[in-house]
Amino acid sequence: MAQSKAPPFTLYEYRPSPFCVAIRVALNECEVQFTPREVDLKKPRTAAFLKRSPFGRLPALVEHRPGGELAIFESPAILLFLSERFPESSLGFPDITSKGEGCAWLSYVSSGLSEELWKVLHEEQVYRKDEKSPAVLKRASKELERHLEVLDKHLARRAFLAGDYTIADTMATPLLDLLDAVEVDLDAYPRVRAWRKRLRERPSYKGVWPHDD
Ligand SMILES: N[C@@H](CCC(=O)N[C@@H](CS)C(=O)NCC(=O)O)C(=O)O
Repeated sequence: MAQSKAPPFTLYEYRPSPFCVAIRVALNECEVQFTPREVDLKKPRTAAFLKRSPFGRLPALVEHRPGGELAIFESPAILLFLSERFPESSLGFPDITSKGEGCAWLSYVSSGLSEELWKVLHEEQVYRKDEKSPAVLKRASKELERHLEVLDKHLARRAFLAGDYTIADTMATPLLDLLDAVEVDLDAYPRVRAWRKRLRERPSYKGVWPHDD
């Protein structure tokens, strides 16, 4: 009988999204083939897509299984799913301790770091002039710098957030790239810069941004 050649995973994505880039990095870490499906954010979402991602957001990962499919939305959940689905990969946790630490850092990156960065990005780049608030930008920039300071100290004795590479680092990879788009002096945080360099040097980073194509 002829075997289906379609990869078992479909990634619904919006290529420039850092959340989607993180999932591409993760799939590369797992060495998993997938079919990319770009979703046009300007168009209404189809009912079929909303079944897979109820809020219509990207990314969503679908695993095609013999009896149906499993759809996962929210990038941290997709990362956690992949770490369990491919325990032998670099995303797999060797024990409960590393899983606890990795998940703590994943949660921090996807809420704390990500939110602080987005606040600054919105004030500096996204909002129209009449929507911008210098006071909000000042507060947000100060808070982002505080986060980078804490991270810089934390990374003094670790190569990655939880010691070894984990999904927390996967989630952080595209966010660290976005630091180039905001007014922050990364030279003030040499260990964060070195961590970003280590992440960029991983083979999984190759070709993940659309401008790499
Ligand atoms: N918390 C979500 C955020 C995903 C998200 O905001 N995706 C954006 C693309 S950058 C999106 O789908 N925006 C369209 C929308 O919200 O309708 C995750 O981590 O997956």
